Amino acid sequence: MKTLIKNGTVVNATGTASADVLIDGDTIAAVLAPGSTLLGFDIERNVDTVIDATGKYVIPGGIDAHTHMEMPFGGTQASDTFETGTRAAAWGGTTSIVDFVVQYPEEQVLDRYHAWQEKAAGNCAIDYGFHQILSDVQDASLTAMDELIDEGVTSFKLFMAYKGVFLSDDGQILRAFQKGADNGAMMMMHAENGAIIDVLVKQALEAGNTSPYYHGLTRPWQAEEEATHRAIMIADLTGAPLYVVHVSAKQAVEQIAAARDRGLNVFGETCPQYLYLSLEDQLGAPGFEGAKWVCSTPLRSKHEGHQHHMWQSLRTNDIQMVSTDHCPFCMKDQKEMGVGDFSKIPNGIGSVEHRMDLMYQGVVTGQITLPRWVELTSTTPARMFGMYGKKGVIQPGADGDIVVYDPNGHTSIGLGTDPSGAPTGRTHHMNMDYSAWEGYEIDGHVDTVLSRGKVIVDESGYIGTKGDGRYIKRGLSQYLI
Ligand code: DUC
Ligand code: ZN
Ligand code: ZN
Ligand code: ZN
Repeated sequence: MKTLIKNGTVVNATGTASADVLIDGDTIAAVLAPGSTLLGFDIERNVDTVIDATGKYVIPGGIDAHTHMEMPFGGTQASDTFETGTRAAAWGGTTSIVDFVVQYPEEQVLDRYHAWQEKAAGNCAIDYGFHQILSDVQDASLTAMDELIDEGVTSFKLFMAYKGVFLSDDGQILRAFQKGADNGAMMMMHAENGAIIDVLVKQALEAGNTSPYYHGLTRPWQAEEEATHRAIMIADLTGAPLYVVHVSAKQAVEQIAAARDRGLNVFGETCPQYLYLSLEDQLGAPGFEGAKWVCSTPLRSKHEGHQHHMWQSLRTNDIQMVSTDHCPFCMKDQKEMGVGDFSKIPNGIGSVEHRMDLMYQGVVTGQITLPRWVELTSTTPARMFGMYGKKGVIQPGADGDIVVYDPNGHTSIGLGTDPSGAPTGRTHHMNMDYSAWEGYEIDGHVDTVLSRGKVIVDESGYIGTKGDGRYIKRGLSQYLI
């Protein structure tokens, strides 16, 4: 099967070029001047499919390096399965995810890894890899790290919050980081001071402050800044590389920027919700609606300028990439568990379908360049997590993971309404009964999506097959020397 994507503007992290892209089987065979022949052959006549990308961008497929499909969490389970979540990702121009294998205390790390392989196998629409969560780090967890690296799981997430669920103490973190410094793993951190948060939550509930808004107020930026600093110090002490997940506070960004200025291998990820949404959105929502935006780290106050600072940090490279932390829950029966007690609202927002569109708005509004859009959403994730060359770039030899993006198209997010204002049904494909992004109007549209050379989304919608996606056996981070 040969496909030619012609007359588009190819956008890589390194720049843009008018070019035709020839895909042979799974792989990009050539990137050519528009209308080129190959050794006298008319390419267009010798391929099976021609996609006309005139006036459109041809970009490497999005890589969302932070998702939680089917995650058992908060007394329930994230509502997207690997099947529904990866299909929604495909709709939105994401062609790879890196999902988190969850290990709770008392569970064996490798057992959990095998369980996640089973959950995903044969169900994914796009390629997938895994990070491993280590809870309550023990000797056996450290041994498992070496074995997992051989399996292509080269990054490990630890938590400074969620006591009894995920939390590791500083000594446990130190030991895991020592191991990471030794075996080349990327150490990932949920950086929030859980002890502070637990007391603030208890005090809020005792004072009768039970609405969703208090989720954010009881997870203040000071708890994020302090934990980010502490994680950086442990990384510095051990020599381990550190990747701070879901950074939302500008003060945490400043900690990461300062560490990078000192020459440390410290990296930061943010998510669309921290660029667009705020604590004030949650406060303004009627009744229990604020639960839609309960996630951790929480949304931050607009008055404090976190969102503005975060966009700036994407431009200046103080923050290196954007993932979603896709952790979807329905309102009905899931978020609703927290009516009368915000601490029982399952933490998470679903955005895997919208990340490419939402980040493209940064190009539209002049906050990031076109190549930076690709870098933040595809190229850096590929390099950070050991996939670059096959993923994250349009070049010969790379996988044919490609999105044709129409800058003149339009995408409406959320629940559509008829002229009377009544909902007409979902306009997203995630398994959620609401959208955190309802009402967002996007300049731009995902036209066509190819996964390893196969068209899985076109203007008629999703046309792939369950099980198209394959496991990505990742290497070590390509940011480390
Ligand atoms: N934060 C969330 O919002 N959900 C899953 C876990 C996390 O750290
Ligand atoms: Zn987290
Ligand atoms: Zn997460
Ligand atoms: Zn469409």
